[in-house]
Amino acid sequence: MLTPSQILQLQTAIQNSKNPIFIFDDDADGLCSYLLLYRIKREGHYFMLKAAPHLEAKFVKRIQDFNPDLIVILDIPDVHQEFLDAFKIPIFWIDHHDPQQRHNVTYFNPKIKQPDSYFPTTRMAYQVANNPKDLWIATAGNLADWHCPDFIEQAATLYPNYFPKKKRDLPTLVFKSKVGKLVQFFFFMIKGPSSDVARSIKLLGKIASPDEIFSPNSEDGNYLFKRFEMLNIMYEKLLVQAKEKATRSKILLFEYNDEQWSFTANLANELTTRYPKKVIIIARKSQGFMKCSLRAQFPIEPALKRALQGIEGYGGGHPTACGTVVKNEDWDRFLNQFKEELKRK
Ligand SMILES: [Mn+2]
Repeated sequence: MLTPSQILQLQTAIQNSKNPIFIFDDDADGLCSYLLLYRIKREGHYFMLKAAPHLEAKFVKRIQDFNPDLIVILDIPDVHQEFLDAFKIPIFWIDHHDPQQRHNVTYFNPKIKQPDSYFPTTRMAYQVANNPKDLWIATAGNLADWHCPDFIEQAATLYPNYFPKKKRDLPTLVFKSKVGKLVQFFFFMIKGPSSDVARSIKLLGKIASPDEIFSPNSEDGNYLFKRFEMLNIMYEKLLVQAKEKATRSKILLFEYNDEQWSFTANLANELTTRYPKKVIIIARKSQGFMKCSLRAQFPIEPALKRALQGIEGYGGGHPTACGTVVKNEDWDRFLNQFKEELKRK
């Protein structure tokens, strides 16, 4: 969490800025962090960093073109020093991945002081925004990063229709309740053609409540709800197909074919809560590679690292949640090696 002086520093910077740019990670935590901070003044621009954990020097020009007077970087694990050095304006960076050493930036990361703490970027963005009218966005962003925020009871009071009556554990909230639909909604809005994504993010800058989306009576609400429904149908279809792959095997492997739409991480997250004893592998065939999300309720990263030896591909992440990309030609060999490595533990 941010300290009172960090909160004040960021609030003051945003209040004093006429043209801030918010750079965020392309997931629901990144998007919700951005929305909370943007909605303080509703001024400036955003840049969503797609499928790249590194904010590199090659993005400097894109950002300079917005002519910003303030840069706020949200939920991005790694920002290169060359990127930071290219600007002469204040830069703030709020993150909750492994702490980095950089200069020319005001860097807030709760893991610096408390390595075992876990607060999604949205939780900290809400400390800065501190607007109860946006509590629905704050709630969704935290749940999306698998964190039950301390204000969950307040959210349940404000939006009773979105919460189950009693059970408030994470799997129930995220996968079996209406607030979970809201979480999916924020994940889905950043998928698909970039013009659709841009329109969705723009509308989310002004939408006042989740009911405007889920019981729409405006053109804006309608657009968002239709898009959510379309994506949700695609997702649910894949989920059914993936569940059919559950056998007595330790591994639940589901492969699908899609160049444009990626649901791998969402499917893997949902399936690991339903099959806690299995290793979940969701693999999407795209451009000659298998792009995968791996999940389990026990460590799998060491086995993955060993299985990648001698394979054209790369991968890693967290002990129980990894991503990997493997060349099509090496896929079967990789799978066999991974199965063997899992047995070895
Ligand atoms: Mn995050």
